[in-house]
Amino acid sequence: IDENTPTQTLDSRTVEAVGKYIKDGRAKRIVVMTGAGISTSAGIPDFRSPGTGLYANLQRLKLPYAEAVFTLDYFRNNPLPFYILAQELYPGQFRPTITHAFINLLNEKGILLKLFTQNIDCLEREAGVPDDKIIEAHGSFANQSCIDCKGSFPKDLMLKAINEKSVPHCLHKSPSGEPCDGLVKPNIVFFGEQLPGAFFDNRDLPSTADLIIVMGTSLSVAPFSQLPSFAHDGTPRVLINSEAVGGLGSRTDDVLMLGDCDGQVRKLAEACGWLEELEAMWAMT
Ligand code: CNA
Repeated sequence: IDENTPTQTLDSRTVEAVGKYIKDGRAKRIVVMTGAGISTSAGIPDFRSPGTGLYANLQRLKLPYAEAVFTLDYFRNNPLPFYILAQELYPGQFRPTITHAFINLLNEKGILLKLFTQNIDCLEREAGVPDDKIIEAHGSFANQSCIDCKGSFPKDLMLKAINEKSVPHCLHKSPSGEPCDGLVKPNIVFFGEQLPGAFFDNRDLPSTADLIIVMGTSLSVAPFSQLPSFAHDGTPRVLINSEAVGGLGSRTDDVLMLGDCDGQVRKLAEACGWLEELEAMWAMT
């Protein structure tokens, strides 16, 4: 769309107009969609940023191709690279960013309908966003199970394995008493695996939202990448990312805020009149 195309909902395609829309109380059901880019400033590399992303730095794991580390077939034969990475990414070592705190602020204001995250670092939860507001579309490290019998595996033994960069094996027995001994993996979604049921149960929510905020994702993994398209035409969609992605910008009320997440989130908070409150909330996180 060119700059002369009239908007349907916002006064203009600017951050100021989004701030006004929120301040006027017209955003009461906000759906936020996040990816690895909101956590890079916390010190967790994303997948695809050139030079710094995990995919650019996986030579040391000697993978045949970068995505192999999150692929079930490869994991079955060679699970160690995953466990080396898992130790580096495991939750508890990183502090939420001001972008994570902003999602929590939306919730405290009572206007966060749902957060869909692709991240497995649990930083949104650590920033205070309650469990029932979060859809972990690609799973998390919260639980783990056997890739063969699907049986669960104790958390303490998983932590031990992660710390030792060793590979845990299933403790369950078959009905005939044979040990299963299958490989155990955290319930994060690998390529080719089904997303959690909660994702499918909630994926129509963007169509009931009055504002969509997409942050820090290349929107290159389906079906997550389809979520913004479920919003109604005329529902404002804000993209906060270092690059334009996923066709955002193609609708009358799309607002592109290109740049680093934390800086752009501060601008959005400022436009809402919340910057001091946000900084104070983040300082307590
Ligand atoms: P991605 O494909 O690596 O894309 C990240 C996007 O964020 C890119 O468009 C970057 O340009 C952009 N970006 C990076 N840093 C910033 C920044 N500071 N400010 C603004 N934009 C930035 O990652 P996606 O999340 O889109 O891909 C989906 C995968 C990545 C999911 O399955 C995740 O599980 C997986 N992942 C998660 C984590 C984590 O939990 N923190 C880390 C690495 C990968």
